[in-house]
Amino acid sequence: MERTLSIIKPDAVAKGVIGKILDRFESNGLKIAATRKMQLSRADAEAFYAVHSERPFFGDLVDFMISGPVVVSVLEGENALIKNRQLMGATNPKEAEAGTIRADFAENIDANAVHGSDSAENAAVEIAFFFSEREIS
Ligand code: IDP
Ligand code: MG
Repeated sequence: MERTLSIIKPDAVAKGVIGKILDRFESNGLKIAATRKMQLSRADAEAFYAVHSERPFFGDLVDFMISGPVVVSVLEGENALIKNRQLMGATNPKEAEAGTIRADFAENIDANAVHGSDSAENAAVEIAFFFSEREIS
């Protein structure tokens, strides 16, 4: 069993597709081990995306991530990390495979509906950023 962190980003929350996205996870063998809707502060978003702090799009990414509430979840299952990345689709929704979350719900590379951890190491850090062990089951 593996755990990964998912974020439903402000664009998808604003569109009212929280339930549809969580259903993609549950329908594909990923258990929702923890979940919370919340408004990120600027400090939260800057710390969460610190690995991207030198990228040219960092400022826009932080502004976008605090533009409205998000839903953070821990997904659990066999190969949860890669499975979630497959369900998400490519970072740029224009390149995302048909039937993926980003192809179906995202507008562009800035507002691309979901985040998913990209490595086991980052998943552990990202899960601990949002949840204590007693909130995960
Ligand atoms: P990922 O979300 O598919 O893992 P990353 O490369 O980790 O993609 O980038 C993090 C987020 O930063 C993306 O989801 C996207 O919202 C934003 N981003 C990445 N590349 C660009 C870009 O070239 N322009 C604008 N935003 C970008
Ligand atoms: Mg990433």
